[in-house]
Amino acid sequence: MKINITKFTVTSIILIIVCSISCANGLYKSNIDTKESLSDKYKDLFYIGAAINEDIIMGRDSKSENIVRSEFNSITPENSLKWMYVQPAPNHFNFVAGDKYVELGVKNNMYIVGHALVWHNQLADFMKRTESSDEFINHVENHIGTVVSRYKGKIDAWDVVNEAFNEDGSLRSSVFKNQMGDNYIENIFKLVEISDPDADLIYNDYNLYKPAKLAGVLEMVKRLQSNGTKISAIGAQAHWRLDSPSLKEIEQIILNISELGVEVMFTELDITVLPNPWKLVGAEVTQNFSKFEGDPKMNPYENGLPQSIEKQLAKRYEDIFKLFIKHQDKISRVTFWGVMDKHSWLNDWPIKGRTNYPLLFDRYYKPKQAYNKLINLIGN
Ligand code: 9MR
Repeated sequence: MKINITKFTVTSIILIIVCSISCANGLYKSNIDTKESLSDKYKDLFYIGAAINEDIIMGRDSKSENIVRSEFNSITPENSLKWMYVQPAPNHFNFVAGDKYVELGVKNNMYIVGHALVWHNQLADFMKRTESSDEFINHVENHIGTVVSRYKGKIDAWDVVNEAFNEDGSLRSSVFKNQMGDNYIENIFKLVEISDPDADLIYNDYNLYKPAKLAGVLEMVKRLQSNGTKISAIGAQAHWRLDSPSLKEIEQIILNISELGVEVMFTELDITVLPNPWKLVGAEVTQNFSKFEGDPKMNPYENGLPQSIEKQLAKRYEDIFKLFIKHQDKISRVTFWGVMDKHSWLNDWPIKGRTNYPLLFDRYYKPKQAYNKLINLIGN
């Protein structure tokens, strides 16, 4: 009896060791019939990226990190390079996470994106309180000069300005517009170019399938081009739904952007499968959704995603990627906004505490049907 227990213990220890080694070597794909990764498959078409959170960057989530290193050849920091974390107080810079992030990308030879230099959200409070325009502009110059120069030659592309337009295509009223004037986008792009002339410079925004909004962005691109200001790409964020936008609308984004001679990047792709409270109450986005928190009707898949929806999601991803493949000459990068479902921002937006399934890897780090579809779209 004693011998049996010892044998059992030794066998268990060996099994645990073998399993940990396998997991670290990409066997999270044991349910998949290919050893080739997504980025291998798409390497001749466009970069395949993922936004990575601070746990991955700081080495606290090795399972996700393993997926990132195997499956993706581009990374974006989900939050770690945003102003409020990098320069929380005047001239107090914190590069702990930023340096780790860049190190991960350099080590793995990835296309490293910096996100985002200028955004009205997640901005340091002192910038919102700065009263004089001159002082505000000094802070902007200092921020861009310090951050961009630090990672010069390592960060390949910057989301220079993020979400500066309203849905009707007009310029959003923000602290940057108010302090720096209507030409602020152009001036900021120029500043970034001075600090790193070789970096790709991106304007990034959501809802670009809406013609009026896209038109506003395209006008801005033309203005920059007409006075010789460098702009390399438009980032279309791609926080989409199972049924919207249509493939036609997505194709229009690609065609209209590439017509101006700039690259198309899909920078924040994810697809929510959950009910949309807007449907219940019209299109007013300023209302408070906290009343839906804990409402089971708004969180129908808490205990698992039904096969029918999983299939729908896979088909939606497949259709979108068929379109991307068709336009591979115009698209230079497709980045998913996260690695696995459990850590997606869509579990908490627009209603907190839901269970969403928007990405390619499930809550147990396993590739989903959608992943298989995308792998199988490219021949061997
Ligand atoms: O995914 C990010 C989430 O963790 C933050 O709480 C949120 C704060 O606004 O920002 C999210 O990322 C956003 C990105 O930086 C810009 N485009 C929209 C993304 C989703 O909100």
